[in-house]
Amino acid sequence: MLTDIQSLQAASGSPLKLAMLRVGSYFTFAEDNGAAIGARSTGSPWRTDPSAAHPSAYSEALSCRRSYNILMTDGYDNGDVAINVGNVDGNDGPAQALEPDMQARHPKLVDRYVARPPFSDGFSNTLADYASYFYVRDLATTVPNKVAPLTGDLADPHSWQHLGQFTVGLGVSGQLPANTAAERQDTLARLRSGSLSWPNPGSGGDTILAEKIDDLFHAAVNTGGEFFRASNSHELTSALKQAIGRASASARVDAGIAGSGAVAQSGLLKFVPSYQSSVWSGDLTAYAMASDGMGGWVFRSGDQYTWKASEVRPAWEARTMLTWDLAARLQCGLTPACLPH
Ligand SMILES: [Ca+2]
Ligand SMILES: [Ca+2]
Repeated sequence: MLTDIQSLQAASGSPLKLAMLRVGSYFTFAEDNGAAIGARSTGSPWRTDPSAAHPSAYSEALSCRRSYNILMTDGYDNGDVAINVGNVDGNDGPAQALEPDMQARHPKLVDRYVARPPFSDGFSNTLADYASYFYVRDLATTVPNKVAPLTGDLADPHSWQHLGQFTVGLGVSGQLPANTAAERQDTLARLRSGSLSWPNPGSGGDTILAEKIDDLFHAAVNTGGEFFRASNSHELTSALKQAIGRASASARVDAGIAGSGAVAQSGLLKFVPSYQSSVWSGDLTAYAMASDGMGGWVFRSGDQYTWKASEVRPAWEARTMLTWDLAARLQCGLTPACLPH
């Protein structure tokens, strides 16, 4: 990847909106998504094989896959595009379907983007609006909405297929304090309370405005991503590590419940495996199920699980852990004597 990046030829200008449209178009896919900007008709980043033609070589749709774009720039957005999206973050988004099992297990799941601080503003066709365009709509309408919602600082309470933005400003600052994590947190709190507002980034053009960097920050805030400012290679490395780390850590759960073969139902319990790649740790959770009266099953008690393996298994030193003795072709205890040398 680094070789590919280094082979790119720099050209004048920083057409960030065009770049965002191209990336968003790549993620927009469905047979019936024709009205969406740049909708694709072959291949899909939401499938196990993104290059597979559709629908003839149908590879499995990964309904829980979380997608991010990392947008780096050393300059100020100065390229307008012919497509106007309007004030996307200033208006509520379209309602999206909620999958019953997702809704049962995530009570705070929200079925649409709601225009409010710190996301909304009164300006149209800003970088944040283009980012929001690929956030508020379901980018894969034929794929069930099973992206796990995120809460906390990375608030992203939506389950439809959408695109998050990690944006990196190289040596450039906006008007709003956002150079450090603490500054960004404080600024977000003030935006949320209404004591601060997003400034007007203006149109594309070649005007250099600090407000355009605020817009870069705004694009990340609107999409459950993160903005970083990097003034040297060390800070850039740190920003990229944080972005990739956050993206992979947030893509952590619900692989099993997403409808692949990882879910096994037995009697009235549904077992859901999960795995958090950032800490190499997994769990197994059991949910009580009840008949929905129509031949299907529903969760019996909302988000409450019946048991969780991490809470009922004994401490690690009290567990029976076995491995395989290759020479003896027998199981043996997980001790140094048994491990291969
Ligand atoms: Ca706006
Ligand atoms: Ca969908």
